Amino acid sequence: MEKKILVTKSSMPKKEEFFEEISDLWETHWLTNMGVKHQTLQNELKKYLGVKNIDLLTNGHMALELSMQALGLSGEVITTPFTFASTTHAIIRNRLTPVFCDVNANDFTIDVDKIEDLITDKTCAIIPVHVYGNICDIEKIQDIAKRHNLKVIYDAAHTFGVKYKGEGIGSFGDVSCFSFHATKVFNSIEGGAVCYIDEEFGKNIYELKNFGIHGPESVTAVGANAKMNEFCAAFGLCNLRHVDDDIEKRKIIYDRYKTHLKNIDGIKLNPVQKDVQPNYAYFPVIFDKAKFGANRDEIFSKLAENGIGARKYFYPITNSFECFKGIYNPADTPVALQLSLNVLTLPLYPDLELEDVDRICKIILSLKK
Ligand code: T4K
Repeated sequence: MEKKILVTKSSMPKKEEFFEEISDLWETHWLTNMGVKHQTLQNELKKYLGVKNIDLLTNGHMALELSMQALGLSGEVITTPFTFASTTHAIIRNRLTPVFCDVNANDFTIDVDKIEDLITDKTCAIIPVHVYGNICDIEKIQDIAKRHNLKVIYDAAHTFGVKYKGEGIGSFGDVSCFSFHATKVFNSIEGGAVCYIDEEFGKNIYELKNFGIHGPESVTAVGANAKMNEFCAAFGLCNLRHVDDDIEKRKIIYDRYKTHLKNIDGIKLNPVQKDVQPNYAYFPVIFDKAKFGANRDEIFSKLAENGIGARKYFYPITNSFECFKGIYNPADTPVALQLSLNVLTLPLYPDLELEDVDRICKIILSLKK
């Protein structure tokens, strides 16, 4: 039996490093509610991500949900369905109406040439996704948002540490929402953050993540509980010390995949984006059955038979979820629909061995006709 390889494997600090980091919690008994670890991680991340303002939350999903609430959005929101459930759910849970824009076939982010046709007098925001760590067309989105007076919230769950023209990706738009989930380039077990420009937004989100409590005897909003606890923050502090090494290791694996899979008829790889410092978060591959000879599902099954857990990120697209049956039409976003049927995300994590990458590629290429 071959060893099992999953799509990712959480980065973890050495046990001793984590134990050392958490040991003072047994003295303070301060376990959550914006303690010292939370504040320290927040300061460290502000520097690392190169952003003006940041606030930590329990996860990337609550970052999205509470950002929409903190901006006081109402009406329609333009977004894409080629994403994780979280992006669309956060919109709907805010009682906003998602209006699905297609993605472009090159880097899988929102097709900026299709946004303006979707704007109505009810549109209040654009919520694009930097999918797989590929960044959206920030300049065009900014221009559209400015001309139509719309807010921009980036779903930056995949873009930890990514830079555009030397600037941290969290500096763009009104808000950028990061995920520090166990499966991400940087993790705090569960965790997330909002990066933002407007100080007023910062005050709102700080209160919303703590039930909307404004002061000891004053509750001014219907908030949630989305505070990062001290153990998660401590885990994050440890992982942050090693994240640059992790990204370096990811790059080596990423390049190895590319050596095997580039220039193969019927395989499209993730693009290299101009002016972007990437984080090598995911290795998506798009298969074209007509040229490759096997389709995505056949390749997925063959890999699974060999103990390799590639994933169909992102299939199904969110506007075709069962919970939205009869409400949205996935045919309205044909590029996203096609991608979702043909994409496979291959295993990628810092300690994946190069010989495993070779084996995965050999299995894939054995299906080429
Ligand atoms: N926006 C976007 C665009 C996102 O992709 C996400 C999350 C969010 C927003 C919301 O952020 P969070 O609220 O999650 O912070 C996973 C993650 O749970 C999810 O965070 C992530 N996106 C999504 C793309 O992937 P699943 O359902 O695929 O997870 P699961 O449990 O199948 O895990 C995948 C693999 O990861 C496993 O095969 C092995 C490995 N793994 C998993 C866990 C849970 C580990 O090595 N350690 C672990 O603890 O969603």
